[in-house]
Amino acid sequence: MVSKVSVEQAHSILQSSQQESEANPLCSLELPVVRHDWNRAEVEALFALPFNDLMYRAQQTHRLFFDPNRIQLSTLLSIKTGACPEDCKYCPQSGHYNTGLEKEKLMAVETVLERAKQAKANGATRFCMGAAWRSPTDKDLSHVIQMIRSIKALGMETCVTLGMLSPEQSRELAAAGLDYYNHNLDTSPEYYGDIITTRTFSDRMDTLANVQEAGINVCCGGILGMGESVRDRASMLRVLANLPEHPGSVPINLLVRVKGTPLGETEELDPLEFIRTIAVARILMPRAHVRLSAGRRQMDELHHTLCFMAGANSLFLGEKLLVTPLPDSDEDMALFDKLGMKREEKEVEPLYYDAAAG
Ligand code: SAM
Ligand code: DTB
Ligand code: SF4
Repeated sequence: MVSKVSVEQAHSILQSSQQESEANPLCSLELPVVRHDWNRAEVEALFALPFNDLMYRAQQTHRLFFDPNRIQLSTLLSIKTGACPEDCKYCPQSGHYNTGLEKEKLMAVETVLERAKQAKANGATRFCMGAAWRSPTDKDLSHVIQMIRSIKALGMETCVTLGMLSPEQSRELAAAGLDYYNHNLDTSPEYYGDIITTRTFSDRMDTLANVQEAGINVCCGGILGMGESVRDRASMLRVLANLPEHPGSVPINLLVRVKGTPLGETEELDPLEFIRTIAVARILMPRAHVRLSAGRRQMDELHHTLCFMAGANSLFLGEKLLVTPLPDSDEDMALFDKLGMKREEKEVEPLYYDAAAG
């Protein structure tokens, strides 16, 4: 059993929510597709479905909006590394723990541009930049804005993750043409205080609102394998799915257990629990790119394959995430070939109209 909901209860909860949605004249589709009103019981019921039923439902949803044989490839660069004032228990970049990481100041714009050019040559369509900040100063932000403008000029999409943002900072990034802002919830509101004490879950929600109000697409997900319960995973995904607009990308990270961090010795997560969570994310946020992010070095070919079958359709490719290594790109490419998967060239237009998004 994966949660307290029995298989029979799960089927019955989901059947009644489907009947309700069929009775809704706004929803002309057979399945309740893009929704923003998931209740706790429904999301927990998805987690409690038999594995094959969950995978089937995730695949049905995936095929409504995406070509299941396409994968979006992104590249990540740490533009400012280590010495972060926050105490996130999972993070090798927190200044609170000794992980042996070498700190680095904010990179020069030209260096970042060179790295973006290399990433483009390797097939990445999106270039993501991360900084170990609680929130950027205005001076930091103006440097990042120069980076964004020059990478956009290469014809690439840009994404940055810089910590908390004010409404004004969000508007400045929007004016620079930023495509995505990554700001993860990381875990459920209930478990948040066990993982981070230097900011709150609602600080996170405030930044997400600032970014969405500025008109920037949100990239927002979390980390699995930090000792959270199935209920926590359901709760985190429910918060994401009930945002006024679903995130365009949902990174699902598997904890990289880094020595020196408080979570460095955490027990390994059962891969099936990870795959279930991918499938539920796909069902709850049908139009989002669900991205395999941290932890891919711990996943073998079959683990990756089941993630793709569950609806994951994006990943980070390259040597490193921010500071920890990724699998060898040649191995990633060889797996795509074996599976007949091709890279997604550009964002696909959804096939169906989302009544809530308009
Ligand atoms: N400082 C900014 C912030 O926290 O929003 C941006 C950078 S932070 C490193 C970006 C994300 O990386 C975190 O929200 C977390 O989801 C992920 N991350 C960091 N360390 C990780 C680890 N050891 N395993 C998995 N994911 C991790
Ligand atoms: C996300 O959700 N995962 C990426 C990206 N967004 C910024 C970062 C993962 C970091 C993993 C540990 C590290 O290398 O620092
Ligand atoms: Fe800092 Fe971000 Fe790491 Fe937290 S996750 S310690 S905010 S870099």
